[in-house]
Amino acid sequence: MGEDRFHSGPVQLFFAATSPFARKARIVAHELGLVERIAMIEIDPWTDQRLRSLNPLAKVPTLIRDGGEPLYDSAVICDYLDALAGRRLIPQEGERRWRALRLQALAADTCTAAGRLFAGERRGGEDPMRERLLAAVEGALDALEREPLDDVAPDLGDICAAVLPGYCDFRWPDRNWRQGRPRLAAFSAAMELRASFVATLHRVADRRL
Ligand SMILES: N[C@@H](CCC(=O)N[C@@H](CS)C(=O)NCC(=O)O)C(=O)O
Repeated sequence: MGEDRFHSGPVQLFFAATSPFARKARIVAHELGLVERIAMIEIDPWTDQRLRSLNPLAKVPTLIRDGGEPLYDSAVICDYLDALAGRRLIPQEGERRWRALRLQALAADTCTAAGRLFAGERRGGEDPMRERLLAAVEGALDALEREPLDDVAPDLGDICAAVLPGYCDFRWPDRNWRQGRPRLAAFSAAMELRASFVATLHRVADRRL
């Protein structure tokens, strides 16, 4: 085991402000009141030299613990933070647990599809997967419109359900996902007012990174 991956000191969270996965982990840290205990380190995952030595996938978020192996991906990091805080955001049993984990999976794969669509649109050219990816994004937003979502005492599933529309707004400000989805629109608006969401708003990458 490479000793260089072990760090001693405060927990560090490597993030990019464009990443919905990193935003989810940062929101969870805020919601759990852990943010003061975590050094938030903004990087560009495509160019940062340290990241690949910490995480062979070189992706954000990556969490560096005091004296332990780095943790990834965002689902594992959220689980770790929730354990650290005494289990407050991830229900540990019953149907609520499967709901939270299902919504996390739905939002994560949809963010991946949306990210690929956005990158393809920026690059130009044909993506043979385009129609399938678009159907996944639209279908996931429709599923969230039907889902009972809680903006008063949100759990991890509710947080993930709000991260997805927030990412759509960031990448596609002109595409009106709210059309025909009034419940999801109201939920997203309420969630974006939470301090944890305000503190982690997406923005374009800092060019100095
Ligand atoms: N499954 C991962 C996905 C993380 C991910 O795809 N992060 C992107 C940014 S949104 C990244 O770091 N990309 C850099 C790369 O692919 O090299 C998670 O949930 O954390």
